[in-house]
Amino acid sequence: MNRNAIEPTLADPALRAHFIGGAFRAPAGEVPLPTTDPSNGRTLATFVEATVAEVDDAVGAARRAFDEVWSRTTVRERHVHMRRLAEALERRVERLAWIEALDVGKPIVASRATMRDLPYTLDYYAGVLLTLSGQTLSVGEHDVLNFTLREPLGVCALIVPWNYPLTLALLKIAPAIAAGNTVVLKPSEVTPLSAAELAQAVAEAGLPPGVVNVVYGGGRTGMRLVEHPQVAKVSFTGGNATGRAIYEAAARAIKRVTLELGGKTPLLVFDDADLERAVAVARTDNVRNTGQVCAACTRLIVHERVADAFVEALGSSLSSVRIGLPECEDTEMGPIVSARQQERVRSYEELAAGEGASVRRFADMSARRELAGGCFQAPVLFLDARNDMRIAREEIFGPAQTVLRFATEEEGVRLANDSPYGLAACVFTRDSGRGLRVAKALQAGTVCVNYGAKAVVDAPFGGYKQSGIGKERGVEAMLDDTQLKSVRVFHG
Ligand code: TXE
Repeated sequence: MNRNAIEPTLADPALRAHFIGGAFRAPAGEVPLPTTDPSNGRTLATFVEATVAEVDDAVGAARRAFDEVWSRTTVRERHVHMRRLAEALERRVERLAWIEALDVGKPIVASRATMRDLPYTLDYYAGVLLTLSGQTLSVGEHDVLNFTLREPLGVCALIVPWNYPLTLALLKIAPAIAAGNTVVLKPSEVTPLSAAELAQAVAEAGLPPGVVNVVYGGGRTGMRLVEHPQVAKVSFTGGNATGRAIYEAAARAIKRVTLELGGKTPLLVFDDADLERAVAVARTDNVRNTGQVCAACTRLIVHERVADAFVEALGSSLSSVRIGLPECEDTEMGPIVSARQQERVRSYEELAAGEGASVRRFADMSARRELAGGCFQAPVLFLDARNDMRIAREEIFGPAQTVLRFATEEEGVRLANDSPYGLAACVFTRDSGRGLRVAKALQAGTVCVNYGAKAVVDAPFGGYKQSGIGKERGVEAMLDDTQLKSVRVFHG
């Protein structure tokens, strides 16, 4: 497969059909949603915003599937269905890798690695669901048996962003359907193509109609799902402003939410740290997915004794980053996902200078004619910064990191925790006592010691403070998609 083979297939009108109740439906709406290739600005396909009736139908189909089929399945039946979906995805790994390379701008090698991981998300929850169980409780009364049941919620609306479109969609779909819920997925309007391919896989895998539905649209469609009276839960990953709007709307109807929002992850580097490893983590987080990763270390908080050496080593490492077209096998860093997001990243570079930080850019792309039409952005470090600057407090979501210095352990921890966010935190030290002490002191949902903040399917992931509510990944994600019933039986 290559760009030329895949690109023409993406414009096929069949691909932009909404997937409702197991059927592909040509869109009835009128608002076009073109999705572009950020490496050259070309339109790949034009989707259409779902109408109110289509959103209604999708939720209705999900509710019927829940009532009539899915909530009555045994765990074993759901296990088999999920395995089949994993296999249908496995058959599509290469095509999906190309789809996200073109739609998101991911380097093809990285995109392949991401797609190869996807079936495991389904396998993991196909396994975890076999453990779904309640408890028997001693309630202090004779002749009474009390037990608990874990029950599904109903229809879950899943709203995902553009940085890892299919990964994040599956991290929501898999635990939700494992627990016995049915879902309506709305991918980002910026990157809808892999969700369209997922709908094909769902149909091929033979999941009962209506268990997984996919509709396309932007914020308005997302909000229609959130406010739909038959939607029991909303699971959202994205920016904080949108997360707040969703939380407010969900609160009006007392709906469950899982919110996976932004981050400003600190990388706390002590003077006894393995600097080479710490620099490698910092480099990866600047470059991986062009810095568009919620858990990426974007505040590099380095002990003053090693700060100069750290910055020099990181700078020389960033100078060697291979920026290029997503289809080239040796590209390490592709474009930013969209012109809008690139504008946002650039605005922070201007802001940094205005705030008094110095901006160091690590690539000059002016002579690279093949990159001229795309949203390519050089890695950047903001030096001479303070933690009260906006570049240190706000999520930028691009290849940009802010460097801060500290003198004592107490000061380092204080700086790391002085943030509205608490998604993840990393600490590098050779002193294992200090590693544990600091891990406990850091206010973040995931803390990594001498290791980068990479989320895995098998461990819970979710933010403290304004980074979100609830957990994704791990057993906890599935439990968050259930409600607990207590049953008390008198048998005297
Ligand atoms: O995301 P939005 P945007 C952060 C990152 C980025 C910023 C803005 O800092 O710069 O958010 O990105 C849907 N009701 N993250 O504006 O708006 C939308 O259609 C319901 C962090 O592109 O959050 C899309 O499907 N839904 C992040 C999804 O929300 C609404 C990943 C995400 O879009 C809606 C991405 C509404 N009112 C961006 N408005 C992470 N945590 O990983 C929009 N949407």
